[in-house]
Amino acid sequence: MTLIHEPEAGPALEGGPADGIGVPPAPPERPRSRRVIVVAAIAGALLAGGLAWMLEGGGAAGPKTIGITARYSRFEPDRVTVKPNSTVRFVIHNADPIDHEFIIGPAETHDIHERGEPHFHTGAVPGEVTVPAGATVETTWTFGPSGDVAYGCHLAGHWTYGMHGKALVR
Ligand SMILES: [Cu+2]
Repeated sequence: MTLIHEPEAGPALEGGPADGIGVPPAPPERPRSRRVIVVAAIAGALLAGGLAWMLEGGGAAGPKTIGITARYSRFEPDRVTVKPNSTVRFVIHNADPIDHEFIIGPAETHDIHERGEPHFHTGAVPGEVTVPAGATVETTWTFGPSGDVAYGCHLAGHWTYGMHGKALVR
């Protein structure tokens, strides 16, 4: 006897590899849209970083600078706002024909200077400078976490006349 059912190659191939032929490849839309999202996220991060840099007043440029002008024995402006714990570079220009000084600090500092000497400040003490007539000088001051800090000129009669201002820590 011989085998009755010899496997036939024909029908066995049906539904085999031929099924995959003619199926179109997956469309490339998904990968492309993901790339667009990534690019947008990077652009957004750069924009946010640049904005923060601008709001802080300049990254590597150092502390924030506030310009103050002494004119007619008054300070302009006489109100500035600073961030808590920030270091500020004050650039003071004296537009008057007489000398002034710029002293910033706590009440005790102003009491001492209002009472008397010295009335010449080289800038060796942060926050205390003499501003000769027509000159521009600078000094830096580091603020605490809170508490407004006064600045003023203690040359005879100047504070009383109104030559003082206040840095608001906000
Ligand atoms: Cu003065």
